[in-house]
Amino acid sequence: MNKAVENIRPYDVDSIRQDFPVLHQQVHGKPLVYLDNAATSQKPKAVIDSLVHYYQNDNANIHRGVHTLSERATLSYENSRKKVQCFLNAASEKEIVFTRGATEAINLVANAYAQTLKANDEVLITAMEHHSNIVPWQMLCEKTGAILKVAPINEQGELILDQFEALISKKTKFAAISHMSNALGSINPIKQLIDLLHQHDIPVLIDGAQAIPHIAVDVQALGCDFYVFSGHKLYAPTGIGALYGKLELLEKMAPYQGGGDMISVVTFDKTVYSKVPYKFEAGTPNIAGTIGLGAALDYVNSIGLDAIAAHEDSLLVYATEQAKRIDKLRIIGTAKQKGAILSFVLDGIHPHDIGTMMDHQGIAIRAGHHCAMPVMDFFAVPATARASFAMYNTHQEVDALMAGIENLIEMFG
Ligand code: C6P
Repeated sequence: MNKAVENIRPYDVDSIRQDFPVLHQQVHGKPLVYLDNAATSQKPKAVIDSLVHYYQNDNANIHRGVHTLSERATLSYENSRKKVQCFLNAASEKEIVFTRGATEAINLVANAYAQTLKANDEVLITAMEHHSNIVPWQMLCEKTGAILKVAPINEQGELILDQFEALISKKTKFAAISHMSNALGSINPIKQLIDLLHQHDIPVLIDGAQAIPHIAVDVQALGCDFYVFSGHKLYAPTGIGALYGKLELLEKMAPYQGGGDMISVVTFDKTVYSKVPYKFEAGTPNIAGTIGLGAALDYVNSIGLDAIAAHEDSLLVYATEQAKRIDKLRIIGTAKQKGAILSFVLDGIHPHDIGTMMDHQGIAIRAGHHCAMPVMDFFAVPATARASFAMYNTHQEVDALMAGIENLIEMFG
């Protein structure tokens, strides 16, 4: 038995809830029911404490100082890189680049591929992508004359695999696919897609922003070229995330930004860049956030991602059953493979009103287009209401959500 498994504590949602201070408050006089985890998850005390500890004891810049505080800060920062490496099962810590989040990681890769693409080359994405995995590729296409191809989805919100395959050709030079859709919850068969793309020598980036808190990821087993995620959906602070990239690809890629810490020699004639991953981490990074990310990974490992996923699946199954009993409710996204997201619309009530009225009942959900406007267009809705679950949510909270929805329907007639 490995050490991480030995340290796993029995799954006990009440005790997990005790670790999250923010959950224990009232909103509009009602106990907070936080179901907006796909937007950002709450932070356990262990993560909050790691930030306080860093600022109270070790605050210093990294990789530069020779003094003790700088050495300590550098050690903690680089330890977090090792933790991310282990979490993703990357072959080397050099394959982990810290970024502000998934968005910056995708932009970094898109920027690097700008040098390799030419007019009429094609970049393949899917119709369920978040704007962060659309717009950077559109910008790349504008810059290079390449063409963006979009693989369609069906009425359940599943990728249509044969149509995805039909879009692959000699012109396809890159693919970018979400592991799990934020607007629908659909989980893509990414191993199958990666294998397919690799048969055609097409590099592929997986947007793991939604999948990372719910699905154990092994980048070596998947074989993906790039995998990106944001820490803040994984119980870590905002402003920190990571790009995994295969070493040989990262080594070939040009830096994204220039500045301090990404160089080995600078003269006015020429700059020699630092090695991977430092060549992609220009300027003073989010040191505290990185340390907080390491603490979040320790915390998640102490509960166990498989146990977390099983708990969240049972919440999703329960919520889906309950939602189906409500006549005026339509679930948007009914894929067979789905993560802990319930997107829905109610007859005659705008999703924004649903969000506001639910807040008055202490229930935090997201309402809007979820930065996935093409998904909204596909389902011909202006927006959806979205409840999304995390490790600390309970079946009673699902009941509260459903009671809240019933109240709304009654109020609006
Ligand atoms: N989705 C949501 O409420 P950033 O903003 O960089 O941390 O993550 C961007 C991003 C990329 N891909 C997917 C699939 C995402 O869901 C997100 C963030 C949030 O759904 C905020 S819009």
